[in-house]
Amino acid sequence: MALFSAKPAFNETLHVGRPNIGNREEFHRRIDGILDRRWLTNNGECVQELEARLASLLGVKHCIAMCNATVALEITIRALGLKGEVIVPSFTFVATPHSLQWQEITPVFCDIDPLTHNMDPLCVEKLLTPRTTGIIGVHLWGRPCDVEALGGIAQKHNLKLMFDAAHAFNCTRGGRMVGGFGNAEVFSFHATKFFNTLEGGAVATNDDDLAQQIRLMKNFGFAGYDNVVYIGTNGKMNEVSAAFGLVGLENLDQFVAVNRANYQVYRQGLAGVPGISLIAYEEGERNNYQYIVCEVDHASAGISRDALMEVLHAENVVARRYFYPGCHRMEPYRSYFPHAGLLLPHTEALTQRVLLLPTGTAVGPGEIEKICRIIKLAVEHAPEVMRKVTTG
Ligand code: T4K
Repeated sequence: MALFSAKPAFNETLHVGRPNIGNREEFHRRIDGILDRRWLTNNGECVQELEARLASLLGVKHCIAMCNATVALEITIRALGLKGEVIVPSFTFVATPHSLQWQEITPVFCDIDPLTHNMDPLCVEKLLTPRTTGIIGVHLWGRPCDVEALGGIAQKHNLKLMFDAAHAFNCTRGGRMVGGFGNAEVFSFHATKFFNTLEGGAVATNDDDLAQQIRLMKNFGFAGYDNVVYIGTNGKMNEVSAAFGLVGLENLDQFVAVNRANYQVYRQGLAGVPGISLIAYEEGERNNYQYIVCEVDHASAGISRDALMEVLHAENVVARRYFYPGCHRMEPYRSYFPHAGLLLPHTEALTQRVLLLPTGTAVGPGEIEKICRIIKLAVEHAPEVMRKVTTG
């Protein structure tokens, strides 16, 4: 093992989140079209085509392309009129609570179900106050939240319900595509997502008025030349991003097939390794398999998640501790709510267990088998690894 000064298993670094890239010739052809038209942004032809294709794929009335998911979240939150307090999980990328705090809305952190890693509806109910105006569920790793239970709570208490669906593009719950749940759902098409537009995102909704308002807000509030009717910002997607997305859509099934095959290789390679498990994806549903989420149980594996990460990093495998240490332990939240962790026992435990492993079209089965062998070896030699990691 490289941790003990051997040569690293990989000469080139393997990353979580290497972008999938569609057909290059097709992308070049589309770029030529953009240059010929001299229309580079502001609701161009490619953006309109992408929005139509996405709405049809997701089965929603409206899909609004955006410059990224963070701005899309901010705009959707504002368009829904959220204020006061909004309930969100802490076990998510920090963009979820930031999109609230950015507009001085208080994110109230909710614990998760340790099996699904998603917001626990029972915990949501306990956090409701007269200041609560909404709930933002996060479909973590692409596995949809309990949308029915959350929908019930929202309806009962007259709250808005939206979803951070950054991970859940091309996923279903009960056979229904993510995109149509709640008042609105927000996708990320960042470079590291299995379907990307370089930077980008989108809001999906079936609400005509909300869609109209979001369209105004993402374009400074312009309702025509010289006519501003609303406070807005700049959330527009540019034409090159949209073109990249249109090409990626043609290759979507191939990306999913590669992710799925990679996931199976990991499953086989790690089967029976004590204390090491991968989260499961429901076979009856559509999944994108874009995250290989490994849980390390220190007691049974003999090594900690952090020790395993050090082992892998030494081999040039940049495994990632998403979403350590939990948003409630990041600023400004840890200063605002220093005791939040007391209400988040499952989040606190999970942030010590989870490690993400490389997948996507940049990684092949041979490399994955090698990663699995390294993990196995690390667990077999747990005492030596722990000694090395703790004493150096
Ligand atoms: N909500 C949730 C639940 C999210 O997960 C995210 C984003 C958002 C909202 C907000 O979406 P956006 O506003 O970004 O559209 C990355 C991504 O930057 C972030 O988009 C993503 N979630 C998060 C889970 O992962 P970092 O800080 O880990 O990124 P970074 O730069 O370390 O990249 C990850 C790995 O990918 C690196 O090891 C190298 C590799 N990589 C990255 C890029 C950009 C490449 O190989 N090529 C590349 O071009 O956050």
